[in-house]
Amino acid sequence: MEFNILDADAQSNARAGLIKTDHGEIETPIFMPVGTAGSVKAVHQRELKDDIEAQIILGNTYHLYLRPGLDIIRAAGGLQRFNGWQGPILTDSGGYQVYSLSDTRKITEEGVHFKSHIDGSKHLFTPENVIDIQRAIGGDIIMAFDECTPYPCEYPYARNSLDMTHRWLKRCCDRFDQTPALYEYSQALFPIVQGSTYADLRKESAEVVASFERPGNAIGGLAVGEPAEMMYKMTDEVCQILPKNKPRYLMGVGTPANILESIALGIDMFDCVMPTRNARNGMLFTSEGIINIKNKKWQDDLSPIDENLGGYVSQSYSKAYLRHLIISKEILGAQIASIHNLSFYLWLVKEARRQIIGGSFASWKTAMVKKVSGRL
Ligand code: PRF
Repeated sequence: MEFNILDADAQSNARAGLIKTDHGEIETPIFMPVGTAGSVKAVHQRELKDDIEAQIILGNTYHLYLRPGLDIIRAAGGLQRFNGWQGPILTDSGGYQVYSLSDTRKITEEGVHFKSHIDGSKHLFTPENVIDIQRAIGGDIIMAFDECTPYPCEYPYARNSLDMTHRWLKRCCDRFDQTPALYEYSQALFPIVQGSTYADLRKESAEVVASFERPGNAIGGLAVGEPAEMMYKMTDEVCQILPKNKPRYLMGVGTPANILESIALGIDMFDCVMPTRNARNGMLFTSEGIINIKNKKWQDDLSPIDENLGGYVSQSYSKAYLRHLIISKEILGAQIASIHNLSFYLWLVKEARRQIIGGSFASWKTAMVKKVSGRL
């Protein structure tokens, strides 16, 4: 994996870059649609590529390991061959899903014991087997195994948890370095900064993570219920320490405004279920602000969902029609809303990149944050 910075904003820490993987290039800053179980919900692969113009998607170790399981993914030749998405894939390590989804879990030095949310079967994730699993899934970028602390989190718990996450990181790196890629392309391992909402722990974690000298670095443990200002402060502290010449990935973030503010702090990569999950409930993100399409206000509105986006779906379907579909619980409603929201997220980061390159990011961002946070 390679990363080059093409341009940096003069008034903030925003940068425009290019990541090269064996499955293609990624223009940063980038948003990565979440394809939890090997599918971005309600969106098929051709729409992802041609309509949404996604450049990389996410997969989850936790889900894919439990179902369909590794044998079939290995037999297919990796996740790309299995699901038909030809571009780059990043897999999360399960270090987050296991806390939010599994029925019971026990965290020990060895790893995390948990019960499947699907059938109650017992499993153990360790730093080593999570690397092996991600080798088998075959993501271009794979993540270290970490503990994402809840918010709020008492200092002593955050302190001990961080030490364990760092010990797990060493074990992940050792396993990664001792094992070959299973397919004909290479994989990069990204470590994850933790440390809850404590600046001293965050700084220490950023130093430790940087010392592993991996091709990119991630920030976890944020967007878990803390105030946005706290998230920005932690992100800022960490970005000052993580190396400039490597991509920085802020995990599970966020709203359009969160993304713009974090780009200004030096973040290059984002993922979040918000555009797809909220789409299915009728919440639309547009270049003019947020819409609850179920609202009676849109009943007779035959204007396009969002005229400012180039995408086919956002231009071709009216608000009134999409409202009808969502209210009638038609499957097409979930599809159109999901494609639209993802198109908007990809448009937003592309526009941010254009503004960084054009030297107008800071003023554009201030105006845009206001616009995209408002409700219509
Ligand atoms: N760790 C991992 N994945 C994550 C997170 C984390 O802390 C978050 C936190 N927002 C989202 N996804 N491994």
